[in-house]
Amino acid sequence: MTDATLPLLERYRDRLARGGEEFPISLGEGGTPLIHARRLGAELGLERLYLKFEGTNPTGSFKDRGMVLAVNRAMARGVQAVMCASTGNTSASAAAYAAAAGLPCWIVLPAGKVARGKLAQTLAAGARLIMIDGNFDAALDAVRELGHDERIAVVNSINPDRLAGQQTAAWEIIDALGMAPAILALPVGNAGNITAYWAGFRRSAELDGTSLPRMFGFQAAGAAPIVGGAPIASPETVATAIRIGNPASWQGAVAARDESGGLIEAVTDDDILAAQRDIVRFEGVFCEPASAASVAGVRRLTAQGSIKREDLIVCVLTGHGLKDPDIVAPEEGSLRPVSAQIAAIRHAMGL
Ligand code: AN7
Repeated sequence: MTDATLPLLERYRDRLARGGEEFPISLGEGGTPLIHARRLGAELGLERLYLKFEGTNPTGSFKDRGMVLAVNRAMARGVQAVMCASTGNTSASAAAYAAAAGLPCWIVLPAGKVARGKLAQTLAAGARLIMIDGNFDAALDAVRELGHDERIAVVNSINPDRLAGQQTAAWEIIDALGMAPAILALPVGNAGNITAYWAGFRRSAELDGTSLPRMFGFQAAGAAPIVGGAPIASPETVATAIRIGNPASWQGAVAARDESGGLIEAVTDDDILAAQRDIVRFEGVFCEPASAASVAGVRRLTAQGSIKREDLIVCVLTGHGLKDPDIVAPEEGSLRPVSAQIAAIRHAMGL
């Protein structure tokens, strides 16, 4: 058990820090809830379904776990700026931690394909935005090239500090459950998170003898290069966070899948949106579309009989629903104003 009152990097200092290293920057990342989803579980036919809700991180996504380590180390190294490509959440996180470090931040984004909340966060923190006429994969290629300049720290997950920090989510799950789950399900985009979780679980197994979960990764059907076994030039999905055609950590994802006896499969946009709606309507937990890919995949595998009712399952909900408010459509007529009279309101209530 670890001391939950400590900042994340102090809590896991013995596993993450180099000798005498200091971590002056923290926004209170990590320590996210692991929620026993009883109503959603009953709907899916699962007794022990848990949601690891990463939306409560400071910028509303799991990216903060690795960003805190990457930016602390970039600052210690004396860089003059940080930079990343992003589908939105990495940019919001980089912008926030760079602001806290007093460092300028350059962000390269695919024009027109970043959810509104993520764009607002990035702009609000004063990052300098460059929108490109191209997708995330093109943005990351450009950032890799520009990152050869040693005055600039690239804080995409090609930076090993990002993946090191993201292992903490696996350790928190083990701390909360007292063991590893049988199955860890999560969305896969650039494939950094599945790689980091697997590294974290293996580390706990080595140090504490905990068991290893099977890793179940889910890509959106229109952006599923790992499922298809080849890069996709023009990935498309409503889940813009995982609209990625050539994942940087492809090999890490395949290793996590194969070493754990897991799988990486595709889920349709319709199934993703249905899962997003059911997670919040059954559990009150509002996640963004990409996050719901984990539950969409688990739902299908349970219906197929590949997951058993009593299996201990953790679905990672990687980002907050407020990131992408445009995706939630109002019920027909519910936004049309009525008179302020009690009678009119009663009538609108259907009483
Ligand atoms: C909510 O922000 O790639 O497989 O640039 O925002 O580790 O890439 C975001 C990815 C899942 C996929 N869920 O994680 C970015 C970016 C959410 C995300 C993923 C992302 P990886």
